[in-house]
Amino acid sequence: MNKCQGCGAQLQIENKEEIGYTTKLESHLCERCFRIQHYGDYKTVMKENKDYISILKSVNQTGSLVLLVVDLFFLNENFTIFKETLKDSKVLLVLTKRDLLPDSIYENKLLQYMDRFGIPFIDKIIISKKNYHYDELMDLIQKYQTSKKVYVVGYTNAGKSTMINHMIYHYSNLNQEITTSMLPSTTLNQIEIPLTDDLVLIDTPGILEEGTILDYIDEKTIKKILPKKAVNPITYQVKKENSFHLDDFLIVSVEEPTNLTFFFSNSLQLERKFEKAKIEKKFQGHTLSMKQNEDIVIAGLGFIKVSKPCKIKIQTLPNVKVYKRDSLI
Ligand SMILES: Nc1nc2c(ncn2[C@@H]2O[C@H](COP(=O)(O)OP(=O)(O)OP(=O)(O)O)[C@@H](O)[C@H]2O)c(=O)[nH]1
Ligand SMILES: [Mg+2]
Repeated sequence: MNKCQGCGAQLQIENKEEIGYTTKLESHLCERCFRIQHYGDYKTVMKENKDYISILKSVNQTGSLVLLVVDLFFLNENFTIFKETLKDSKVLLVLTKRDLLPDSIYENKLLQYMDRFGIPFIDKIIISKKNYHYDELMDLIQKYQTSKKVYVVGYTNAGKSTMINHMIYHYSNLNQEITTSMLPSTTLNQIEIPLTDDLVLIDTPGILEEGTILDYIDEKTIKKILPKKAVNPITYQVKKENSFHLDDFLIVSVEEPTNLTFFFSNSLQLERKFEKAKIEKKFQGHTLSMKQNEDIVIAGLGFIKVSKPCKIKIQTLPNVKVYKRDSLI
């Protein structure tokens, strides 16, 4: 039976509500992929991580080179799944979406930052879909591949399929496009791309992230909070009690002098108020004691760099993960 070239699902004509549905079994794309690719019209697919983890385990058994694709802006620091399932693999770290971070950042510092996650990466590279470092990435793949097959894994939305489409366009004669979208769970099964005589790339469905704000907001709002171009960091020197309101998603309260730099999509409105924030019933509160040069991460939304030690209160949607880390930038 044919698979959909866009998402990898097995094509079927029986059930409109199930993945892989098409009216003609000889189509290249399922109806969902056709609609995403032609109309930007997305249909949510509910999946569970257990299927995806078993794909990762089977990848580990092949002994092939694995590209672990990681979103630099929405860096999910939980690498445990990949550390455990890919323990016998050679893993090349590919950090994507460089274009969303300011030009002025130190890339070497970012690359070094990734060492803390305890995966012995065979190498690391930073790319972006703006054709940044793709030739270098192709050289690294050639240098480290152990067989024709090279697997591409990572969290959902990291940019795996976008990267492969770029490679299809620039390094092959194929006329195929994998479906990509700004919403989670776009790729649904493995997709083999015979890029050159010596290289077959295998796209895989992304692992779902827990605690991301994307799980609690609608599609229109998701489009608003995901940055489309480089985020302009906004810095404030706080001298006394202040609060900051980011659209309808986040309230930050500070009671002591500090410096804050906000990294969020430019489409979101940030308002400073010179007073204490009220407690919003619809939000969940978090209190964090910050050291010098730490970030507060609001999963799926963005992060705040804190340059001087202070106590900070965060209010955001319930069940969204809020945590601190050493400053990324
Ligand atoms: N700005 C920017 N956006 C990117 C880049 N790479 C991918 N994206 C965007 O990130 C979103 C997710 O990309 P996909 O390629 O569908 O992600 P994926 O990892 O294949 O996701 P799953 O199939 O769900 O696992 C899309 O909106 C892409 O346009 C990049 O380098 N820069
Ligand atoms: Mg994909």
